[in-house]
Amino acid sequence: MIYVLWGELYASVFERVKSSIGNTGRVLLAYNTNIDAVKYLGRKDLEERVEKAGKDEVFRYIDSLPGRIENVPQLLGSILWSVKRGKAAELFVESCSTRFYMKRWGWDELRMGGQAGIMANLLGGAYGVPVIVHIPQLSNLQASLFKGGPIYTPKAENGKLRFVHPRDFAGDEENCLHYIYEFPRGFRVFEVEAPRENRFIGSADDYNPNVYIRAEFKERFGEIAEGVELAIISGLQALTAENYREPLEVIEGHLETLNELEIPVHLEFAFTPDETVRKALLGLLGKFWSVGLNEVELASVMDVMGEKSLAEKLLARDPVDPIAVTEAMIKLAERTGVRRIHFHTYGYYLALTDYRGEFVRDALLFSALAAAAKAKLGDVRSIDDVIRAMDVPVNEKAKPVEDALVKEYGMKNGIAEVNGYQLAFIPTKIVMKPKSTVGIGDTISSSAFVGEFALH
Ligand code: 8BR
Ligand code: 8BR
Ligand code: GLC
Repeated sequence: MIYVLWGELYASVFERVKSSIGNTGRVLLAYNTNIDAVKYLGRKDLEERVEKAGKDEVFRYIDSLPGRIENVPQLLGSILWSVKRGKAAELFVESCSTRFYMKRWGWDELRMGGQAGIMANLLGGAYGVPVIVHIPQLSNLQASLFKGGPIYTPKAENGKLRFVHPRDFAGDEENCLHYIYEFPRGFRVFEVEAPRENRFIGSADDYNPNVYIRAEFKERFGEIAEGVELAIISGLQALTAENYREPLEVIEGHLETLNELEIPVHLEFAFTPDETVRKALLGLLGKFWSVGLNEVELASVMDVMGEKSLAEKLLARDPVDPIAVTEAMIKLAERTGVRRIHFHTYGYYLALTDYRGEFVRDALLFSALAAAAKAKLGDVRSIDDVIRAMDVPVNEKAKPVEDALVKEYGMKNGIAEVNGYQLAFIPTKIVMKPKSTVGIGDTISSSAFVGEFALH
């Protein structure tokens, strides 16, 4: 059997991406941008709050999340749901008194939030790739979280569209605050212990969860799209059966414009709890070039495609069975016609494409390096930060995954031919004590998508 020297492949990719990424044109990023107020949970503080809110009332929610948050026991119970499983969850916070409770509870740091906002700071602020970003509400605080660099947002003035840095937008709009409650692996509250690090998010935000789209984007999308070469769409995950129709109609129009201009569009598919919305997204997928998802998200898509046993297989093992993942990706590609599927999980990534070349695999390597840098440093400030993750070891648990792919598909150097598609595989680099977990997925997907076009 042939084993690849992953270390060498990792070492060679960085300089190539660094020297070529400047040649990619403008990237459009829409739609979700918000402010993340990050609170690192403390045991004593949380236990006292649970006691005060009523332990029995709070523990009612530890095994089943409410649909949205309407009071403080639901907030605390949802946090415990995440801690108990070491899983992420995000819920809309409806009640004003709970929003006020979260505000008084406070935060340790304010950060850029939302996939579009995070990718704008990474691609524009750190990599120097010009981006145009949709920001539903531009408050002074929101503007201050943007890094310097070629980051633009459209502003309509006297009937003309100008592209300005968000800090020069001079908007005085609302704050869209998402409260991120982070905990480390082994974090304890009462008898509950976190099996791994993760976070619970409470969104005190009336714009992003409904995919509010600014007038500039609704009325003048043609002008905005004309100047771009790539697009990444995100933020559709919180829509519900009640409110999804209107925004998805606008978005479908945007996709049609982008398709006419032959601009490849990537969908960042975050966890979408509502089945009706998931089905609607599946129906739109043929209008995208590319989609990015993790194992939970892929399983949830298989579920609405009627592939129940495949969905179960995807969640049965750790690390996830790569043969089941490949089967699921092929089903998804054949059903929708999407040209590229980027699957990421803790430990390895796969990309299924209807085109061929080592650049697909190499872009995955670059994105894994960027993810490790983000986990290690907390923030990627410049492209040179990415190389600082070279010393993070390649994940050894991915070895059996690679062996299975070699055996099943005759994979060589991380590349195989499966059912008329190219399958690319890489083992990732895992940081033992990550600074924070929010935004790693966004770093992976945007670095791989843009990296691929830079390398090609
Ligand atoms: P990771 O933690 O491995 O990234 O997986 C994504 C997770 O999305 C799922 O396991 C699930 O816990 C979570 N999730 C999110 Br995000 N929002 C959720 C919600 N409203 N209800 C249930 N699960 C949710
Ligand atoms: P999602 O939240 O969309 O699942 O994206 C998170 C991804 O970040 C995971 O799929 C995993 O590949 C990566 N990741 C996580 Br979580 N922790 C990491 C760590 N400590 N080092 C490197 N990558 C990590
Ligand atoms: C979701 C959350 C946002 C967070 C982002 C990170 O969009 O709403 O608060 O910053 O995920 O990926």
